[in-house]
Amino acid sequence: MMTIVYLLVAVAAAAAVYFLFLKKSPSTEALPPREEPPRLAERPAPAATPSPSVADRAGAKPTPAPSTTEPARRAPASATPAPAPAEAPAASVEVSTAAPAPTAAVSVEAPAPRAPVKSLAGERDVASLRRGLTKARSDEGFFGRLRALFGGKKELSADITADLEEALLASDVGVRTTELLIQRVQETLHGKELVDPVKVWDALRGEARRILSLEGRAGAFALPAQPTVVLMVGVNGAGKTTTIGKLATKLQAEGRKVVLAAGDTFRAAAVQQLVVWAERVGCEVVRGKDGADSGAVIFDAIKKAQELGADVVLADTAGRLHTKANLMTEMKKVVKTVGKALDGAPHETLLVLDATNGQNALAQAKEFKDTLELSGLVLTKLDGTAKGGVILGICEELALPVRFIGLGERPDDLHPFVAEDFVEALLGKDGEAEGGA
Ligand SMILES: Nc1nc2c(ncn2[C@@H]2O[C@H](COP(=O)(O)OP(=O)(O)OP(=O)(O)O)[C@@H](O)[C@H]2O)c(=O)[nH]1
Ligand SMILES: [Mg+2]
Repeated sequence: MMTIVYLLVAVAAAAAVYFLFLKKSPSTEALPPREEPPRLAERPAPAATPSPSVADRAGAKPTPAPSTTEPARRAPASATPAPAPAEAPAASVEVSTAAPAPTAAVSVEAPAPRAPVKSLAGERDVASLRRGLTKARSDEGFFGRLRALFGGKKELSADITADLEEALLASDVGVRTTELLIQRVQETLHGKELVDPVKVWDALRGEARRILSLEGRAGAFALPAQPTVVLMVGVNGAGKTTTIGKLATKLQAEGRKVVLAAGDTFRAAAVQQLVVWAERVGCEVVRGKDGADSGAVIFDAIKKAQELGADVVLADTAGRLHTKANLMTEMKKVVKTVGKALDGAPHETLLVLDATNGQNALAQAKEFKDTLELSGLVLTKLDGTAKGGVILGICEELALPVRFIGLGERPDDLHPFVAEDFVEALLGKDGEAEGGA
């Protein structure tokens, strides 16, 4: 009996000592120190998650966006609050630091707020524009045809209208815009002025300027958010990827930090093309695994750009025929996914049009505009066409501003569009005095 009593007392004493000891030692002391969660760039390779098919992604359930510590240091300069964590489409994305520029290090500091960006509108270079438009200015070109009508004449024939109409139509201005131009010239000028080549020429140039400047909305874009997301869309071969490369070159030269999104997941070569540009420019490119969803890649590029405090995300997309309804619907989905990554994105959806496609470019633009909320146009290969007039038709009919024009394949062959300079370069006279042909 006594033995049992002793045993009970001993157990009670041991328990008392044990509880006393526990009270003094918080459990956290016994645990190893907690590691900081890895930053986005250091996260385990996303390959661990199998890359879902496009169909899977379409119906994918939203996954919370990573890291709760990030929004605090990601507030864009515009002071727009970082959006709530949203759908993070499957992580089948790789980031290549194509050329690790010194700025590419991940900063844990909030990017210093930047002054509102004037961006790329400042450059004025009529001479190089004119060089790029050599074909359109040639005898067979837009300018050449008009020069033939007006040049060296003291007085125009009373029926200049028919010839003018022919010259404009032959230069791809389009029926509707040609009629409008002639009507406006006739309304502006009176009596003898209508046979005065200087007056008619000036009126024509004035109208061209009016059409192209779209009440001041044309020209290069500002960067309203950090990052500003620019989506390039268009048919195959229009020049989307090349334009992204050129634009990245320009922005980086301005000191802006650019991230490229290889959203053309349709062709492996398209990704490679963008990687080559990234290497040349010295910026990062975010790309997906084979078959990755385009929207998902761009989503991840935006997240990466936020992490790096980058200014601009330039997102490539696969070329698509404007007549294929399913491809156009797919593009809409991409836009929706991009909007989930960052409030207000894409800030610019630019339709890239090949100027050598003439009136077909106009037809493409109409379809794209019906499907997507386009913010502007990029007209490429204006160096390759004598029919520079297509730009007038497109602007007049679509009321969309031209942001940039492409005048060659080199990195510096992209020009911010300034209507006045463009009209001067296209319709201005070489060597002659201003005001007449
Ligand atoms: N001359 C000239 N060539 C250009 C211009 N812009 C693009 N190109 C050329 O046009 C071709 C097609 O350009 P890409 O940038 O690959 O066109 P894309 O729209 O990305 O084509 P997809 O990816 O197939 O849809 C390339 O050979 C470019 O070098 C330009 O302004 N002038
Ligand atoms: Mg491309």
